[in-house]
Amino acid sequence: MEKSGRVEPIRNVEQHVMERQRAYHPNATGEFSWLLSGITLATKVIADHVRRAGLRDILGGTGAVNVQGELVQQLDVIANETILACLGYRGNVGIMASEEDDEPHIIKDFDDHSKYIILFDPLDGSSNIDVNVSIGTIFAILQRRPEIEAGQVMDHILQPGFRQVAAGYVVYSSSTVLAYTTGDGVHMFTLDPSIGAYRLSRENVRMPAKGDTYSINEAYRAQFPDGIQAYLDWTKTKEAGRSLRYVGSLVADFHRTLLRGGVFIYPPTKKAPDGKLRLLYEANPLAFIAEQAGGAATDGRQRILEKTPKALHERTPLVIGSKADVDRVLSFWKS
Ligand code: AHM
Ligand code: MG
Repeated sequence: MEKSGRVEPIRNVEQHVMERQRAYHPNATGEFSWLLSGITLATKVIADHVRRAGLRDILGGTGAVNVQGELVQQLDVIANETILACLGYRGNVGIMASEEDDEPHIIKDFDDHSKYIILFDPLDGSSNIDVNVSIGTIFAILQRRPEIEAGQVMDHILQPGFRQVAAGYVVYSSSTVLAYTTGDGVHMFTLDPSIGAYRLSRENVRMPAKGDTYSINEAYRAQFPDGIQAYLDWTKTKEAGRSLRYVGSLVADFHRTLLRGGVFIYPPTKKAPDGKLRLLYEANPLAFIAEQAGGAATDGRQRILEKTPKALHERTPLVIGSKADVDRVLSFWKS
């Protein structure tokens, strides 16, 4: 766009998506950017709640336990309802499924216009809500499979991660940052609170090929597979020269790993033999972003994006980050 000389053009998420679609998918209908604008709207509302949480009476638990067996925080519920409300009325969403809900929501019977499936973790890192530590929202977008009958809801949802048409996350932190990919790179935006728009801050983000941090809840060490324990021993050697960083919010730990390099690991434990993190709305979207930025993601046996999900709330071990660091973990953890 031509500059007027005084006012810089503002590139917000919606404009960015439209520009890239025009360049790479000239037949696109604009439906996708309309969908994404539902996500940006919802996450702006959530960011506002997060920022004012101590001023409004919305901190603390609801007293309920979710399908994952975890305590539900009031902000979890608000975030969940906000996303459902903002996206449910877009008209092009058929199914939505959330970490917080047992069953998927059938928003609209599939037709030519309601082709999208949204899977999301409305507020990741909930245990950090009350103590002002970074939390986030993660989302994955799939399309209905035309070869499958509309009523087979779970078959539409249980698609391997390589079929995601888009994925992203928002981290609510010192600033609110949104990252998304549609399979042509990873792009990052910062919420400008003065105008209420996500402004482009980094285009085509690349994850460093290697980093010097590892990120894992080392308190569970005795429960980890031997190979992970051997890797942890190596990190303490002079040759390794590694540092440990662990926020305990996946989005925040991933965001740092994406920008600085290194590796995030949530291995199987004796208590959680399949790992803790959820495949469909935590591991898959972040794996898509990691790969698009030049990184890697595995469960120790196979690429996360190639796993065939069997259940909506399925868990998976996760090793994600810079390619060299993921390979290093695997060289110790030959499962
Ligand atoms: P949540 O989605 O209920 O918040 O749980 C997932 C969180 C991740 O953000 C984080 O990586 C992990 O749980 C931390 O688990 P732990 O406390 O076992 O280290
Ligand atoms: Mg989560």
